[in-house]
Formats: sequence, C-alpha cells, structure tokens
Amino acid sequence: MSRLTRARRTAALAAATAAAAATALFTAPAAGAAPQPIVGGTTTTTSAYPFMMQITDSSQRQFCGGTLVAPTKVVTAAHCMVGETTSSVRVVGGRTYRNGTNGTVARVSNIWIHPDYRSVTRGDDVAVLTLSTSMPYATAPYVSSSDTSVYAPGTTARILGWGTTSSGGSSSNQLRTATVPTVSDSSCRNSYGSRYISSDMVCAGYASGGVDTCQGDSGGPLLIGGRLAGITSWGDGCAAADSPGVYTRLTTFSAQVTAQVNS
Ligand code: 4AZ
Repeated sequence: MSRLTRARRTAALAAATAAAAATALFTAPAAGAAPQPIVGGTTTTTSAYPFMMQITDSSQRQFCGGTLVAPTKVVTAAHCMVGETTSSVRVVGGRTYRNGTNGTVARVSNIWIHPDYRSVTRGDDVAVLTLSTSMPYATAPYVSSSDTSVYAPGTTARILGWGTTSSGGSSSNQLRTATVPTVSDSSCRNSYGSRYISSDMVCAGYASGGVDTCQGDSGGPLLIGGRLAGITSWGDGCAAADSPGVYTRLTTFSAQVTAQVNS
C-alpha cells in the first residue's frame, strides 16, 4: 500500500511516517508558521457550514466527516463505514468542536455503502446514512450527473473537516476549512498512475502542496460553487507536493445518492 493514506482512527500508521517525512521535506509552510489543520486551513464553525456533520462512534468520538443533504440523509465515504453497523455510529450536527457536547446527535437506521466498493483506490467510495431522527440544520445541495463541468481544472473547491493538521499529526479540535484548485485528470494520473480512476475520482490541491485534507477529514465535503461535488477519500500523505487529495467524483454517483435520499 506504500504511502497511501486513507481515513479513520488507526489507519495511516507506517504510511503516515513516510508521508510525514515527505510532507516535511516538500511542503515548507511560511517560515515560522505552525502546521494548520486540514493542513493549510483556517478555523470555521458549523454555523457557517450547518450541513457539516461529525461521524462518530457510539461514544461520540469523531472519526470521519459527512454532509447533510436531506434532514435524515448524510453523504459520507464508503471507507468510513467499513466494519460499522447502525448501532456503532452516530451523526452529530451543530458541533464545531470535536470535544463539544452541544448540537444534535442522531442515531443511524440504515447504512448504504456503494455495492461495488472494495477499496479507496478502486473507486465507488460513497455511502449514504439514514438518520433515525431529523437534523434541524440547513442541507447542502449536491451536483447532478450532468454537472461534470464543475470539475474543470483550476476551479476553486472548498474542503472542511476535523482531520489532522499534518500527516501523522493530531486532529483539530475546531472545524477547519481551506480552498484548493481542482486538478486535471492527466495531472492526477501523473501523480497516482492506475490508482487514479477518472470516472470515480477527482483530484484537488496545489502542485506545491501545503493545503490538503488529511486523516480524519475523510467522508467530508468537497464543495464547488456551494454544492457538494466530492467526498474526501484518499491521497499519498497530506499536502505533499505533486500528491493532491483525491475525492469521490460525485457526479458519477449522484443518481444513486438521490435514490438513497428518496428511499
Ligand atoms: C485520511 O486518512 C486522508 N491528503 C484523507 C485525505 C487525504 C489523505 C488521507 C488526502 O482520511
């Protein structure tokens, strides 16, 4: 699996060590700047992004992000749900801080994982959670299958999450956000070879690195033009040069998501 990193808890490990070294070597932040979460972001709140959900374990420990697209429907990554059950996870809205106790906690009555999902580098990294109770927060619109032009290379996209501030680092207590440009398929293919499946994935990030999603951001949104257009999925390390973040290409899956939202 080399330097691939993907979501959650105990993932990363050895991969993160190598990736962290690479990040340290290749992504020099401004002199004296502290590592910033999401890597290269700024703090924000769930008031600013009310659809931003924490996916937590039954003790409300956040391990992934999700996006509220209907009062009882949350889009997240399939890889966040591997090994989970409806009783092992919770969705928490309106909670800016990982260590907060405020907001709204919902149980999950159904977990739909894309039936073809096998691993992050084989695509299909999308899941839809059905909540047992409604979230009293504004939902995010999401792209439809015909909206493929949103991924035009260089388009500004917004990322959000409570993930680590660097490869192998610590999670952020406060929600963070940053913007990154989308990357062309050919450039992303140059970075990742056959692991990049252009039908199912889209890359975003700067060639020089420095701004990226990282461990714990998985499942969270990539927003383009204020709409959910991607799901944080994987990458080689975090914020390293020429290793952009890889996101689920939601236009490919929006019809399946809609089927779940309406189910
Ligand atoms: C993760 O482990 C993860 N730099 C998320 C995004 C990226 C790498 C790892 C992309 O959740």
